[in-house]
Amino acid sequence: MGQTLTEKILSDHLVDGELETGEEIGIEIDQVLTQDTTGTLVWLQFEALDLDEVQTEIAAQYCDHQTYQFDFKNTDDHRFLRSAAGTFGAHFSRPGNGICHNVHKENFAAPGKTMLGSDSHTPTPGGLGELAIGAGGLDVAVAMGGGPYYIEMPEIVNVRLEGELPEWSTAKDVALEMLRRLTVKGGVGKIFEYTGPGVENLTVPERTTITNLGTELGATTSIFPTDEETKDYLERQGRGDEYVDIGPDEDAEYDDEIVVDMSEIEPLIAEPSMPDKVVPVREAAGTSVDQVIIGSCTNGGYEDILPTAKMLEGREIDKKTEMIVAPGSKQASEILARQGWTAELMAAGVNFSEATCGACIGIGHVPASDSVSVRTFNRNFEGRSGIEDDSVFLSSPEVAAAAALKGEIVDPRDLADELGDLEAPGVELPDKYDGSKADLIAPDEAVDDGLVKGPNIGDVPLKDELDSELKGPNLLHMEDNITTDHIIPATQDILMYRSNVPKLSEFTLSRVDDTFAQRALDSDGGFLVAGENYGQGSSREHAALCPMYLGIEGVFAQSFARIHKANLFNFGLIPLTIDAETYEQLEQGDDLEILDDVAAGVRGGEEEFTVSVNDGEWEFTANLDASEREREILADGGKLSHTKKQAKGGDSGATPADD
Ligand code: MIC
Ligand code: SF4
Repeated sequence: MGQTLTEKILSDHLVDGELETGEEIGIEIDQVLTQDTTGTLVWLQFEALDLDEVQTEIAAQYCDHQTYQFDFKNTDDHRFLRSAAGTFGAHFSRPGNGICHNVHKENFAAPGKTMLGSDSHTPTPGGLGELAIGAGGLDVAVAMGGGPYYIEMPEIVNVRLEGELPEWSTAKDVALEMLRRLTVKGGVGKIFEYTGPGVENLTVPERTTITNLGTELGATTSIFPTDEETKDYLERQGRGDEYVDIGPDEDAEYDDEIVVDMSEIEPLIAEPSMPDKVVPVREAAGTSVDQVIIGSCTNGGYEDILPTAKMLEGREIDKKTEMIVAPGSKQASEILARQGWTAELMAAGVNFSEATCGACIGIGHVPASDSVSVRTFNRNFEGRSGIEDDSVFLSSPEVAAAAALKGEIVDPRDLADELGDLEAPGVELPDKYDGSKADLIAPDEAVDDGLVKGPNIGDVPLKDELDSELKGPNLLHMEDNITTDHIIPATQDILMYRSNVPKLSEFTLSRVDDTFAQRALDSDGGFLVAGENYGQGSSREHAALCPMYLGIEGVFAQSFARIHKANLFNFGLIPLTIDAETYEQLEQGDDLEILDDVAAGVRGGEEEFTVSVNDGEWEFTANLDASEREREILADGGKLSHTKKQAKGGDSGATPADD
């Protein structure tokens, strides 16, 4: 039987287990990526594991999320990251050089390689045939030290692309169509492999928009085969020698198939406040727009800004609307500037920003109260833009530029009819991506000779071994799709404490209930209860680490998002699933007690635990779905304690790199 592309890359990198759906596998990682808001913990844990040198082919540290450095704490983080990259052997990308996914795509992403990154949009280079997966920082630290990465073998879904995109429809609309059909939970436990005759009609930057947004489906990753387009892109980036011809066998068998006829895709838009609330743009037309932003790791490339510039050339944006262009990388800014497009954008009324994540997580360009913002980003979770009750729409650059011109949401096809001389810009790549590399510092160019830690950079707290008895109140009863932005928001006031866990913990779940952190501290232990897809969104391990610091013992949820569930194991919090009936019956404040010996049950492979509510008023069953490895990690109080314990105990092969 033939193999899928995913199976080919996984078999080349397999170090543990078999490629059977649902089985745990360990794979070797070739490249790792980390960024400024998850990176400090990555390196602090790398240090705590007594690792002294990066072992992967490429490790890259980007400074991209908080580049404005509002507070010395941000700048201290960047200085620490530069010193860590230099000390341990990673590439360092300066603040302002661009968003990790964009800069990595431009400089390092390569077909057939595996990558792990401490950011949920790590799958972006899947558009070049790299198998790239997002993970918590501790998993990334271990992979960087040469240890395998473990996942449950996902289902592999064939997304067969047919036809060609009509004028004004874009790769973003293909991704939004996937979200419309499958929802933000539709990809959990799955890898989407794109195949079919439509693939060759998409350039690499269009493919990476699709793989980037695959994260919003909850997918493990998304990947495209390579072809002339991939080769051409790598050549334009000056890396033609890294091209590898790679794709599925003709008789490859998939777990499922989805067909997307691109010729039927029309301009789409995600309404507030979930990326899967997708409707045709015409259904939202007429909504007055206060702010438009082009940028992010989804649509912040040269190939996204150029169409915008072409649409705005010789025109002015509507007087009541503000428009910001925040390029995904300095490479994109530099080429646009040299070609004169930056001046065209400025002349049209655009505010041209440095290359940063910024507004995507509410850092800068926070919308006015009671206003509408149309953004080319990938997430519009409530409050993420920096203001509660925000109204953020997600669209392609073409739809966003049309909204800026008209001052309201409008299908660009209708705007073209109205204006008479507005042409569909299409997609164009520069002849050569000839940006400077001045902001990328290679390991052999390191400028620091030791770790430099500012006063805000603390240690990573450790947890004790799992107790036999677990009991405490249901401290917070939450709904479906609670995101990591709810658990630990990423806005400026909070983001500067990413390296200071005690302080950061004060903000835990503040977006759901701002009394939570204090109530958790006052209670001697306790649990969280949630509906479906708990922990959706970001890879930030702080969303497990901070509840752990506050004394939370575990989470009961109807289902968990993949990365967050792994982070709960990594920090010693037991993730237990419950059915819908139990979820409905439970109430905030209920006293919960797991009746079985939890530590023994976890180590012994127990899958069901009986939980008593309010001293025996009623009981329910909660399930633990965990591999043997995850059980040991959980029982030892988390991955850091587990790995240290193994190293101390001298277990055979018990080096930090083993997990
Ligand atoms: C996000 O888009 O939510 C982030 C901010 O990039 C996060 C990482 C973080 O929380 O630092 C992600 O996607 O993992
Ligand atoms: Fe940055 Fe936004 Fe992309 Fe996250 S989703 S990496 S915050 S641009």
